[in-house]
Amino acid sequence: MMPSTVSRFRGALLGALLGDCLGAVFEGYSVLNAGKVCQFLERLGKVKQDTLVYTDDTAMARSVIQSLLAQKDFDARDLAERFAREYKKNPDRGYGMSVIHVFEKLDSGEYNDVFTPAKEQFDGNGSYGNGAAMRVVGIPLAYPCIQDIIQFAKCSGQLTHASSLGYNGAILQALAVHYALQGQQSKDTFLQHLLGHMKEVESDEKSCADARLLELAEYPFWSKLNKIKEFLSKENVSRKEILKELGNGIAALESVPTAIYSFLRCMDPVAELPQEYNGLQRTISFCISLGGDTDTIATMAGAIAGAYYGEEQVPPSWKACSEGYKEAEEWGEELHKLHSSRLASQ
Ligand code: R7I
Ligand code: MG
Ligand code: MG
Ligand code: MG
Repeated sequence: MMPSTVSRFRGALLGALLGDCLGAVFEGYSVLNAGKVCQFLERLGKVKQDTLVYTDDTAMARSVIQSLLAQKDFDARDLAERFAREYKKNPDRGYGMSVIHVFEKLDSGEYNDVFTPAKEQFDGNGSYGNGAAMRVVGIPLAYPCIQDIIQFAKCSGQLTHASSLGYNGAILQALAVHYALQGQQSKDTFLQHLLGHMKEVESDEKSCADARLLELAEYPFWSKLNKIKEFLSKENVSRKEILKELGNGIAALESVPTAIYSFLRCMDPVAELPQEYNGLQRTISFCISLGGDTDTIATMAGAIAGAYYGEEQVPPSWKACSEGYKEAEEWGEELHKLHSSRLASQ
């Protein structure tokens, strides 16, 4: 049965939350396998479990959502204030090492333009971390129109990530959630949409200059999407190849494509994972088993998978131990209303 639309919105937020909470347990592990991850996941339903806390990924995603719901539109200043306030209230959620300086500057009151602190990061180059992408899920849930999604994913990203390698990752992740919300489609159709948009997104002068500065291929995200296409056409792609070509790191370029690949690969059964797992369970456990930046890759893939499969695929035992799941459900419903009202007025 096709999930209803509201189920996809709640699914996206729950998938993102569970990816973060479950992934955080394994963040930074380099030697990890699917067996170990599944053993842990199996125990969740059986053994009484402390609540698994969410990390910076969800803390920031919540600020984006709360800002959108309160303002009924994207508001950069309001969002910047929420990021800084949330960090101050709860600084120990595992924030990136450098982004905390942006929050301190935003909080200092010395900056009139809320985008300036992010531009000062890394000697004026801006951060290419995955922090802009990890928190973006609220944007495609609030805006049905592609041009809005691109614009606001970019602006929300630029509050902390001034490098195009950071905010273009947020655009790609937002578009992936948007297309997942549309429901059943082939892997190829899904990828073609993303390829088409990213070529254009990455063609502007700044994106080309940033890629050159870091000695990357032209259109770096678009190039990774082509690698994903190649991987999907092969029978067997090893974990080693995935890590070599797509990565599991803290840079957006080494994690957003990995999340998208994981979602697409896990549409079909995966040999190392339990046969009874559904698509969403496969996606989250597969990402975690790749190691590295597990919370962030699993939160991004979880958002996409949740939007695609709906909340019916969210295992109750995984949800029950994740901090803040009730808000994810409520806000999914509210974002669905906002999205529908925009669609109706288009
Ligand atoms: O991107 P960001 O918010 O970090 C998100 C990650 C996720 O895994 C979360 O779960 C959390 O653990 O952190 O934070 P930033 O501090 O902007 O970037 C993260 C890291 O990427 C930095 O601390 C740097 O190590 C690296 N990095 C860079 N290194 C060199 N030059 C980002 N940009 C640069 C750069 O331009
Ligand atoms: Mg985190
Ligand atoms: Mg971390
Ligand atoms: Mg992380």
